[in-house]
Amino acid sequence: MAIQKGALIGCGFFAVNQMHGWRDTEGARIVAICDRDPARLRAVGDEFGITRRYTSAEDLFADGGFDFVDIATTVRSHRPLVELAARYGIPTICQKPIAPTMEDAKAMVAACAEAGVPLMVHENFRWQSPIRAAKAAIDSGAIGEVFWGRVSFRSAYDVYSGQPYLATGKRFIIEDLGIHALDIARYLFGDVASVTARTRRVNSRIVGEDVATMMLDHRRGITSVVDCSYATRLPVEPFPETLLEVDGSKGTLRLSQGYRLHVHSRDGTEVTDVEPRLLPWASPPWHNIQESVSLIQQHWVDCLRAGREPDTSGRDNLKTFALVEASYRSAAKGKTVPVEEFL
Ligand code: NAD
Ligand code: 89V
Repeated sequence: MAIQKGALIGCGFFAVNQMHGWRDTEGARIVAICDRDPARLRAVGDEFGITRRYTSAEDLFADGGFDFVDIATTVRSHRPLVELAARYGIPTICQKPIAPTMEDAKAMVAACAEAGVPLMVHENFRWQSPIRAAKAAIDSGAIGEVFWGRVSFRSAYDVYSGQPYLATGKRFIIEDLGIHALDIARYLFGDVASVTARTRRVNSRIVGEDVATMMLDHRRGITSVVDCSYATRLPVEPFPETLLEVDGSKGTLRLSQGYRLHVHSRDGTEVTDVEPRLLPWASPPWHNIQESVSLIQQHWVDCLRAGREPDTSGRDNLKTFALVEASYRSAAKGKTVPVEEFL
């Protein structure tokens, strides 16, 4: 089977994980990299032995010689870079959040559809192995028909030192982190009809909100609560674990801190250790996220080879991004907001 050659744009904080992930991915390798910052370009190029280096994405595409592009830049550049890739007919992965606005996100999905190129959003949290273990347990029917759920991420981890831009945007936790938790809620409980949200800023040194609580009315009749905080000081810091509570007609499921999956059914309670693998290049506590990077990248290559739409395609991700938009509107207006308003 031919190896898919990739180019990566954006050699910053998170891209290093993606570069490690590509080394593990069966059937793909990165042949060129691009960053407008020459120091970052040099650091990643030297660490991963990539000699084709560009400070301009236009020059990268003009030279070509790759089968897909992995865009790991921050959100403002996502639309122009995805549209550039579409013009060159190159299948594209784009980091989350897909775009700053729904209008941009829709334009990106349309540009790729018109060009006939696949677009996947790097929405990796649903690829975390503890989340997949929970989904498998729900799908097994052990807890019966689900009627209620909670997806929770509460922490006081200093995310600002690695990603200083998180402290400066008008929007923060829903757009950056809540987006993952909202996607997990869709993954576990299905699409959403309406959202009711409340936000708060606790840390006075940042611009955006660092606490958010969303209540989702899922189309299947499930109610879920998605809550996230970077202002929650706990005795043992849980970053970056997403915790779950799911109630069903025959039992309950809990994914608790320390990667413990509890499935309580009529047959008793089963507790499983679902701690993610520590890949050779990974470092706790990030290993959960790092493993999911490898898994989503393998999924991309498998989909490219099979001509299949990725699970977190641009088209699919519009429904997650609509939950972000609906949450901000709900919090601003103090009202329940139909998700349809954004789709
Ligand atoms: P960063 O600022 O550390 O890195 C971004 C890099 O992109 C910088 O080196 C910058 O010079 C480069 N860049 C920006 N615009 C460019 C352009 N037009 N052409 C070439 N290079 C350009 O940011 P980061 O923390 O690595 O975040 C990058 C993206 O990854 C963001 O969208 C963020 O939300 C996302 N992210 C995702 C996860 C996850 O788990 N999925 C985790 C962290 C960050
Ligand atoms: O996933 C993310 O986008 C990261 C982090 C996990 C630190 O919030 O910003």
